[in-house]
Amino acid sequence: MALREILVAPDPRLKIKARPVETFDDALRTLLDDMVETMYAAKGIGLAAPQVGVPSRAIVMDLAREGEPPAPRKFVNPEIVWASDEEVPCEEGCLSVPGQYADVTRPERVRVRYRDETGVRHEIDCDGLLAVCIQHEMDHLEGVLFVDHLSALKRNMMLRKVQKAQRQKTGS
Ligand code: GNR
Ligand code: NI
Repeated sequence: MALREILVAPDPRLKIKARPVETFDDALRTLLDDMVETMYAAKGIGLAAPQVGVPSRAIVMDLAREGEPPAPRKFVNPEIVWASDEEVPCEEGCLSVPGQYADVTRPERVRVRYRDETGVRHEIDCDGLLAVCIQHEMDHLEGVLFVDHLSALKRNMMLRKVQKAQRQKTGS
């Protein structure tokens, strides 16, 4: 397993629509394992392949709380097959928009169809943080960041802060 670099906005690779996974091979399983390791190292609860520069429809997530045993989940080619009419706001952050947080309103519940890392099909009903996180991750597969759900004013303010912090970090 290996750590991968997490891209930070405004990296253009975060704006690309990811392609479906067609072969459930060892390369896919290595990617997913690397993504889990990278997510844990960054203390995130989810990570989408485009965030590590891979334009594939693959997501990892772990919603276990501190002190609970790790519970990594892997989703390949996920699709939302139903979403509730009810929507709820939740404060979101993103490893590709570090240090910035804002409320995003999304459907409260979704039903998601996906394949696991061996290609087996599953369908799950999601609510709470799972629903929020899976919708946030699936946005990444469309090249959408949580700041794209905000007003242009808020979005540009957050992206400018991220760029400034990155410039200070890299000394450029
Ligand atoms: O670590 C993360 N926390 C989080 C909090 C609220 C809503 C969504 C998320 S996902 C984020 C990790 C990330 O950027 N995934 O793409
Ligand atoms: Ni994110």
